[in-house]
Formats: sequence, C-alpha cells, structure tokens
Amino acid sequence: MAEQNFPQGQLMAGKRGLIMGVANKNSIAWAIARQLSAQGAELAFTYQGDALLRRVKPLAESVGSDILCECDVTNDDTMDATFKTLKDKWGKIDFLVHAIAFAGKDQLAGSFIENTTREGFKSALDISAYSFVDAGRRAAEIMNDGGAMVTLTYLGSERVIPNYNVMGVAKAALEASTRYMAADLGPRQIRVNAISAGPIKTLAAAGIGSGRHMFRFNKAASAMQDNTDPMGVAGAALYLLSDLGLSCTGETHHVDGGFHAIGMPQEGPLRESMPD
Ligand code: NAD
Ligand code: 0WE
Repeated sequence: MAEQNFPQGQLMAGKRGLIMGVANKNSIAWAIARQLSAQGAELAFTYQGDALLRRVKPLAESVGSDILCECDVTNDDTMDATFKTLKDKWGKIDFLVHAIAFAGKDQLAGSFIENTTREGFKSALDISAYSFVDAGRRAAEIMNDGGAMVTLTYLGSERVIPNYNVMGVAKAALEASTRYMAADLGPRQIRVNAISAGPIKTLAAAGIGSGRHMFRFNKAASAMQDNTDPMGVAGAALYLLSDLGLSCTGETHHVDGGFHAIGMPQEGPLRESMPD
C-alpha cells in the first residue's frame, strides 16, 4: 500500500509547492508528496517541531527536496519564516497542500456537549481550520495565477461520528473556508479544494479509542467493502493540484470507498456481526 511506487509522469513538471503536515511515512501528506514528485513537482516541506525533523528530513531528501521549514501553525513567527523562505528560494509557488489537524485528546471522547470546552473548541478550530485560511493567504501572495490549494477533511463534518466531536465542527469550518477561499482566489484562476478521506491508519488516527470498530465498520459499510487507500487520496490531490483539475474549485471531493454515499448497507457480514 504505502510502499507502492507511483507511475512517473510530467503532470506537475515545472510546478513548485509546499507540503504542510508530514509527520512520518504513514502521513497522508507524504503519499500526496510522493505522487506529486513522481509527476515532476519540486517540493518544500514544513515540520512541526524538532522531534519530527528526524523523521521528515530523510523523507524530504528522498524526493530531492532541500527546503525544510519548522512551522507550528499557531505561531505567526514560524509561519512568517516559512513563507519568507519560499519567497527567497523560489520567488513564486504553484501549489499548497494543507494536511494539519489537532484537538486536545480530552475533546475527542465521549459526550460532545459535555466535554467540549471553550479552550478546546478554540484550539481545534485554530489549528485545524484557521491554519488553512492563514497559510492560504500567505501562499496566495507568492502563488502564480493558475495555482491550486488542497486541504484534507473528514465526513465527521457532515455527519455525527462518535468521539470525533469538536474535530467535526472544525472540519465543517474548514470546508466552508475552502469555499470562501475559492471565491476570493477564483479571479486569479487559483483553485481551492478539499479532499474528504475515509479513515486511514496514520499517527492522527492511531490515538483514537474506537479505532478497531471504526476501521471494521467503514470496511463493511462502504460501497467498495474496503478501507481507504492513501494512494487514492494522493491521486485525487494530483488531479486537483494539476491542470487536470481546471475549473474545479470550492469542492469537497470524497475519497472513501463510497462510504459517504451509502444510506444503509446491504445485508451481509456487517448485519451478521451485529447483535439483534
Ligand atoms: P498525521 O498525524 O500524519 O498528520 C497530521 C499532521 O498535523 C502532523 O504532521 C502534525 O505535525 C500536524 N500538526 C498538528 N498540529 C500542528 C500545528 N500546531 N502546527 C503544525 N502542524 C501541526 O495524520 P494524517 O491522518 O495524515 O492527517 C493529515 C490530515 O488528514 C488531517 O487534516 C486529518 O484531519 C486529515 N484526515 C485524516 C484521516 C485519517 O483517517 N487519517 C481521514 C480524513 C482526513
Ligand atoms: O482528523 C482526524 C484525526 C485528527 C486528530 C487526531 C488526534 C489524535 C491525537 C486531531 N487531534 C488529535 N489529538 C490527539 O491528541 N481523522 C479524520 C482521524 C480520525 O480521528 C478520529 C476519528 C477519525 C476517523 C477520532 C474519533 C473518531 C473517528
């Protein structure tokens, strides 16, 4: 799965962009980075804090990237420095990948109404939604007309997923921000889209209590009877960030094996696994 090679091509030849949100080789942002690199893109990466540099540096080097910026999206100085580095090194960029989300662990369990605190709400929306608006504005300042931006979202924005809680609210804000950003940047032919991925085993999905049940349920109840392959998310990102995606903007595109399209699963393994 994650070790598969991407076919080489030229869809991103001559394009340069920033990837935000690689933590390790399982990160969705890393699958996207490899796909874009295989199509000739030149990449820069951000990493969150020194602890992650050890993991991100060899990955960046493996796709020939030597632009690595420490960036915590809650810290304006590191945001300023990241986009200044890009301006100094490249002048212009063509795309932005935003794959960042965080809510306090105490906010991602149990009752939404009881457990969501003012601070937890603020911080989840700041890191997971505002950061795309902020990075998008800074990226647009140095982006060629005709460029594109992509963020990652999840179905918990549209429907209740147990324990996703305030992250669902943050993802709803992220998707709405995507539409407003698309409207503002549309006249410059800059496109802004979101990919709504099904559950994928990454660091961000590892910490969740109900993980086993969620992966089993998604597999059983999706149209394709399988979990989401990060390669499919990377393919969607390639489409949206390349000129294949012309005229597509303000969209939330689901890559989840069709889970979002199902109202009620067929009788079968899922039904049989549930007690009456
Ligand atoms: P991941 O843990 O690999 O990536 C999350 C990234 O967010 C990490 O690189 C982390 O460093 C970064 N981050 C968190 N707080 C930050 C901050 N303050 N400043 C800078 N960076 C910060 O996990 P992932 O699953 O690849 O997550 C990437 C995106 O995909 C997230 O937006 C997530 O919500 C979304 N997503 C994930 C799934 C899934 O099931 N894994 C499904 C749909 C959408
Ligand atoms: O967006 C996400 C996860 C984002 C996330 C993960 C963590 C774990 C560690 C945000 N904040 C934190 N904070 C931590 O302390 N996903 C789409 C993956 C995910 O997370 C869930 C899910 C799914 C799917 C949490 C509960 C229920 C389902």
